[in-house]
Amino acid sequence: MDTIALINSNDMKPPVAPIAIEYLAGALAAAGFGVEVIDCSFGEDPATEIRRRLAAIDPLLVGISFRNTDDCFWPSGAWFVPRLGALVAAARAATSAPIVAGGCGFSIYPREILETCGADFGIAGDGEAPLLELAQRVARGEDCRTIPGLVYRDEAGRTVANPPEYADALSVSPARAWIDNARYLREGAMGNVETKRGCPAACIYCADPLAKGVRARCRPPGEIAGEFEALAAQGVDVLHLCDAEFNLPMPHALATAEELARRGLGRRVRWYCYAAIQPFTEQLAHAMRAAGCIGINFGADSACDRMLAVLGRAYRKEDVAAAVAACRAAGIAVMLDLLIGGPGEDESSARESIEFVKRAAPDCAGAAVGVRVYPGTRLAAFVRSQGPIAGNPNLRGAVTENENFFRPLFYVDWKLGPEPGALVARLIDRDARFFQPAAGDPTLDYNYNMNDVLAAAIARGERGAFWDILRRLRAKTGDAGKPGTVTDLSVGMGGRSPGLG
Ligand code: B12
Repeated sequence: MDTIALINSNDMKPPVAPIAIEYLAGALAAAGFGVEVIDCSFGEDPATEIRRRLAAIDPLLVGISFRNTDDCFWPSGAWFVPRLGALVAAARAATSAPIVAGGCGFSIYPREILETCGADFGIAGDGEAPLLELAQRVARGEDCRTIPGLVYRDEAGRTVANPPEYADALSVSPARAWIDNARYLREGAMGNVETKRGCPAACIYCADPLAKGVRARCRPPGEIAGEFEALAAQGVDVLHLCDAEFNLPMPHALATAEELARRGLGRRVRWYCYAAIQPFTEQLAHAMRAAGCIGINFGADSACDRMLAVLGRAYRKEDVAAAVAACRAAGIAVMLDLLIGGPGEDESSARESIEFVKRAAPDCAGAAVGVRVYPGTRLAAFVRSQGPIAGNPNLRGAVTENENFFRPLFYVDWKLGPEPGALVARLIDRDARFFQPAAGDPTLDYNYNMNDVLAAAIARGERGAFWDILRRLRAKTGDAGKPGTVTDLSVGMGGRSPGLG
């Protein structure tokens, strides 16, 4: 039996379970391939681990998963592409098997990353079907160049990127048998499940359409519930969904929630998700709560109608307040995420957003400054229309020799002044419900990249979404704002209540 080695290259702490590896391994194993997973999340020295394991496996093909190109957090702007190159080199030193890269981050920059990291192939978009096809063709010694989503170099050395193909229906392996999910719960506070891919929203800055396509492709609710059960059987009963927005489309969200509740999973598993401000109703909130949802992070972006329109959001600020109220009515903890600095943002729109969010009274709120500019988005086209990036007063981060926006580049409208972070901190005015823009202090901001405060809290037994853990930590140290929703993590955990100490 031929074996495919799958490498998780993500070593950020706290660790996030490499769900992609599970789904890819499921597809390969179902077709008769052996699968060996090399998880760089936990080892001390990933390159050594990769060399040691690959030498023992002697694989047909090596797949390396690249989730984040950078931390998308200004001013940190940590960039992970060079590290991927080092890991590919380690794999190359240990095996002559072809190496293929893929992943969410990879799919945003397929050509650039293939050209930089030294892999033989890349696959952009969904990985299950094309990776299987690649493995089969490599095994048979066939030409691979027609595989949808494949990125490769032609005879002349030019990089060619085939467009990805997305089937209407989405079905992936719910087995969850290839990674140590229980360890991810212990060290990363949660497990994960994906219910759909693709996003039809028209936000001007978002990379999701590039990596996942623009049509929502939904898994059957029964398959999703089966995956919840598989994780619960491993003791993993606190989850985060991996959908860009759980409630798009709304009928699928309702059907999924109803199926989870029908199987009694609402009493056995607690989960969090991202959701869109609209469509969101009290009925959906109640159905989600009955299905075990205890926390929602809404990517609200703004609570100034002018900025919402600029960012391509179809709702208005009153809808933001309504979404918070619906969560409150259902007993779901709620976070609102603001994205400050888009085209036209000024002190008055930032103040309007922050003041409105204070009045809407979520349990906590994020106030990130700087909108990451991704190629292929409307924001990127707008930036290009402003001329060369060097000298553009609206750009921060990698502003030289970065015309393809590969290294982390952020839009921060010049009207926010020279110290936009300090301005936003002033507007927040010590309201402890807010996470500050990159403050350098992980108890104040919410960059989850190498966040020692979070990792230590999880080691002490905290569980749940990272924002929920951080807000609970603040409540414990008496630093919280108004009393908010209590996330009850006790059910299904043998009566222990790790989240609430
Ligand atoms: C849910 C989520 C979170 C949750 C995760 C919760 C959890 N327990 O899983 C939380 C809130 C913790 C989170 C944190 C962060 N996230 Co996040 N997250 C997401 C989200 C919405 C889903 C990711 C996911 O798991 N998808 C499901 C899996 C199955 O999809 P996938 O990984 O893409 O894999 C498929 C393909 O890519 C491919 N594939 C994957 N690997 C491989 C390998 C091979 C060989 C092949 C062939 C194919 C292949 O096949 C897979 C199956 O089809 C994405 C956006 C999105 N819609 O995907 C952002 C996203 C991945 N996150 C992002 C970022 C920046 C972060 C943070 C760095 C933010 C921060 N500074 O704190 C942290 C990093 C945390 C970490 N340790 O890695 C960015 C990355 C952008 C970039 N430039 O790379 C994204 C794309 C959001 C965005 N648009 O900005 N995130």
